[in-house]
Amino acid sequence: MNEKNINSAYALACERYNELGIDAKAAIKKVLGIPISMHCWQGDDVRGFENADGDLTGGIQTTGNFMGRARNADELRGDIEFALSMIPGRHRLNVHACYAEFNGKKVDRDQLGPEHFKNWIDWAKDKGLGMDFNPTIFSHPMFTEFSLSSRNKKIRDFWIRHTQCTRRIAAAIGKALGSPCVNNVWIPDGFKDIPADRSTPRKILSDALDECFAEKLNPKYMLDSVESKLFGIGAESYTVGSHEFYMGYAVKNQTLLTLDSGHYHPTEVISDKLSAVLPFVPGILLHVSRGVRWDSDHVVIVNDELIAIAQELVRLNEFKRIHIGLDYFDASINRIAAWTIGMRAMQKALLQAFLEPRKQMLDAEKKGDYAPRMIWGEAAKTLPFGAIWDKLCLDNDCPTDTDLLCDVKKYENNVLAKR
Ligand code: RNT
Ligand code: ZN
Repeated sequence: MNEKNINSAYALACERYNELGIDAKAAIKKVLGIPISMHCWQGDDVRGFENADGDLTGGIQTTGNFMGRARNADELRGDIEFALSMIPGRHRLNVHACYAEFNGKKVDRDQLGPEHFKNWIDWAKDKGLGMDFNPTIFSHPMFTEFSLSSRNKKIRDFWIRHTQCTRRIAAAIGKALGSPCVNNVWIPDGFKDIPADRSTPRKILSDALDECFAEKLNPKYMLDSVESKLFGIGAESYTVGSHEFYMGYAVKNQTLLTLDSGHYHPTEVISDKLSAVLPFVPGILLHVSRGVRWDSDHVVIVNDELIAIAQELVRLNEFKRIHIGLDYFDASINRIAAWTIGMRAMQKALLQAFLEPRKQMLDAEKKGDYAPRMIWGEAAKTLPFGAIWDKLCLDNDCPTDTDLLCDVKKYENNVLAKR
């Protein structure tokens, strides 16, 4: 896109926002100050590098066979670097334990240590990225249908040890990078069909989590979070770690709570949950995703719910306590585009939220006069937001939306097609 056109459209757009008392330049600055945790697992279809051909289990699934999946950590880091070059601002990388690098000496997941993530940490430091982390409690012979909630002590203890390892790794990451690393526990445990006993697995899980979290680690370096889910493929009737379970657990034990936007009933939205949950927990981790029918993990795009989430984030103004991360995996399209589209969509939604005629809407609401609130909400949708976004991209050496394709295709031909 022509630079001159971007600049003149921006100047006019600023004036238009200014008429409404909105500072567009300040909005750009605010968006650039918000790090988003990009999930490494979009780049290799959630496979990890422990085995060449590990099957993805745990009720999550990638579909599609687009060329050029990253086959090792170096390729994955290269792809991430390229994606980040098209995403304005400074961000974080969210890594799963199954992305360990063994340097010839493979250990099982209950023996992992920070040394297995040295390359990731050094690389993140070099790039100025923060990092977040996750135990990988799926795609492993010790994961049957149950893990931390298993009645089998041997299985349960294995996953407890694994989770304990990941907390220490997270603390080492946070210390090395100078920013707390959120360690997010998600387990797929559940029943395909109607259980005869819903409470025992939940009791077991609660006790197992207590064991996982028993070691006190410095919140300056790592933060614990727990993630609920409604159902998974093969666990349609009962999920041990349901929303109410983890909300209770997080409130009682003062851990963070992860809200994944794909993990609720189709008309249930996390935008409404942020202000309800935040007063009672030390923080929230967002897994911004996009549910489509049975799938909870489509690429994030700007839609009504994303905008509603961003509006709530801006209105709450608790960016230290609410950690924004993405979580989806689409193997049917260029994976680098998938990352870039999702990250930029989150930023666009935030920008739009910073540009809303907030004062006007609030004034109307306080007076109990709701038509003006609706009029301002509707007006916000046709304000020249795109001109502000284009300028944000231009000033940060990133392609505009219409130029994105050209960059993506070049990398596809030069790098991905050769894999
Ligand atoms: C699965 C959860 C979980 C995973 C990642 C890979 O439904 O959302 O967060 O997507 O841990
Ligand atoms: Zn998630």
